[in-house]
Amino acid sequence: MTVDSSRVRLITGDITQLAVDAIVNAANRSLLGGGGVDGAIHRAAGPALLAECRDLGGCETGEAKITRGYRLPAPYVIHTVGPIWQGGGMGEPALLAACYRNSLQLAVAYGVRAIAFPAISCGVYGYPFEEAASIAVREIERFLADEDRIATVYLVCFSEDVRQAYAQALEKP
Ligand code: AR6
Repeated sequence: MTVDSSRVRLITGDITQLAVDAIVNAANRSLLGGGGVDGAIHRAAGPALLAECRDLGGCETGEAKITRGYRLPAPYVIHTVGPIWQGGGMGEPALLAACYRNSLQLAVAYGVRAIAFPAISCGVYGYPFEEAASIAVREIERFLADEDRIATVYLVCFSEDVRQAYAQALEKP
């Protein structure tokens, strides 16, 4: 199983500015907005995003739901709910892995070819960067190995620590 490394790319910056087909939101179970990347996405997309989210009835941890992007350059937002880090013994790794898989599956269903992920759970939810990065990279590479309809996955780093954790995870064989 090898994935052309150019299909998984690290970029530093604000995910709301990216003109990809879909950006992923690290949301909470209400899907009604919050701080961090969620707040930034809602601010940039405008109030119509919240209106569409109200009709979704929330989202379970590890699951994903899709909306339009409204004022964002990206036509779609995939909202997923990462686990809150509680020490690692509460199913957090499997739930975080499910966020990546379910988001990618939804992307394929909507014809998304370029998708950008923030570091799900690595902010307010407290997931250790290195562990989260290795799960993200593993799940994305596994998915891409069997699915060529997704051309490029961008891993968006908002801090140097997160960037280093991803770089390390991408180097591992
Ligand atoms: N672009 C890219 N990455 C960002 C941006 C941005 N504009 N802003 C923050 N990040 P967090 P979580 C990074 O806290 O840990 C919200 O209140 C940030 O530096 O946004 O999954 C939700 O409503 C970090 O690396 O998400 C939930 O209640 C990563 O995005 C809760 O936070 C994720 O940090 C979810 O917590």
